Amino acid sequence: MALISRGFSGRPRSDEPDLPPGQYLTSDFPVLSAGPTPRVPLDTWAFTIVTEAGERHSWDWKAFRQLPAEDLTVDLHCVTRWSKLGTSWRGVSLDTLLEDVETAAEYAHVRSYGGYTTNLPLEDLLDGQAWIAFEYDGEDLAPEHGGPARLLVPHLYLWKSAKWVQGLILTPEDEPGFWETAGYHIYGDPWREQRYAGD
Ligand SMILES: Nc1nc2c(c(=O)[nH]1)N[C@H]1C(S)=C(S)[C@@H](COP(=O)(O)O)O[C@H]1N2
Ligand SMILES: [Mo]
Repeated sequence: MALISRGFSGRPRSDEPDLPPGQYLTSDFPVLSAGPTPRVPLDTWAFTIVTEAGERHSWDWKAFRQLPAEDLTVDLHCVTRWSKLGTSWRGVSLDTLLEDVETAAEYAHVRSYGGYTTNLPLEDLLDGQAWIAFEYDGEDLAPEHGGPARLLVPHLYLWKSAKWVQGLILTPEDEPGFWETAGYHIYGDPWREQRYAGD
């Protein structure tokens, strides 16, 4: 009698606990950009947070790179159904950037060099859930993946992780960005399969 214990056969892919519904695993790193890759010289780069009261908090590249940074390993989930697990980044936590920002706004509108926008609740940027990442896999973040720096919000579909990020506008209302206006979900939780408006 052959007794085969599942414990010895490894974890079947379909049961991959880190894979949200409707996603498949990929080991390469696809590039998804709605337009051309903007080239942002570091001597003109800045990251700016504007509050609902019009207060501006801005960091040029030098000031940004002097902020405490951390290494993180996260899973990426694109709404086009690929997921990439265990990716390594280095970035500045949004907790650090928002530390001295006084606001009662509940939402953030994210703007990128090149014109891309997206939106999310401000609380999704806090408590160790989001970073402005400037290294991927130990190297400077490549321009096609959003270098010099991109937003990284791995618990939401990857369209929320704005490449070439330029800043945040804090707003009382949730204002749909580029893909949200085109019919994608206003929030985009991959675990609840919130791909399109109405999901
Ligand atoms: N500025 C900008 N950010 C963007 C996009 C874009 O077109 N422009 N595409 C989004 C989408 S749909 C995805 S899936 C990811 C892709 O990131 P990658 O090209 O590094 O894989 O970037 C997101 N951030
Ligand atoms: Mo995407």
